[in-house]
Amino acid sequence: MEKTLAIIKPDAVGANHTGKIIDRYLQAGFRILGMKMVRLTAETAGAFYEVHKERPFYGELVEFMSSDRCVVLALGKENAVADYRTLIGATNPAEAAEGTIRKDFATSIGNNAVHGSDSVENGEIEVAFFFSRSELVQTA
Ligand code: 3AN
Repeated sequence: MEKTLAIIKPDAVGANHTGKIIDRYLQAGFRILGMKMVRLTAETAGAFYEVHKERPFYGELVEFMSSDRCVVLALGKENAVADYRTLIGATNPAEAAEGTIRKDFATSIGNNAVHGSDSVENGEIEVAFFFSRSELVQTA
């Protein structure tokens, strides 16, 4: 089953949107293969977003992601990566389509409520970043 990594970010967790966002995942047909609440250290957040290291917003992004708790989920579904990106909407909530998670819960391009993997390969890499095999539902 194709996997994608979802992170409900500190802004959405802090605003008590966790349950509503998880319900959107379930209603859209995603299976929860693993789930945990974590408070990331700056080191862990920095390693996760290593690809953005040279971008001007990297410091702000690492600070935000380590500022409070995140809920991290490994989600499985046929076409999981593309379907999840459609469900969450554009990175900038001002550009996100009606009915998407970012349109409904994000407040800015930085505080944009959720993360999603951007390719099938990164879905596997990012799930493995947060979950050991024993923490994931086995999907044959
Ligand atoms: P996405 O999360 O939609 O895949 P990316 O990979 O371009 O978007 O960016 C990763 C994260 O970096 C975003 N979720 C957002 O929190 C942050 N980010 C992206 N662009 C900006 C920006 N211009 N200013 C502040 N934060 C940004």
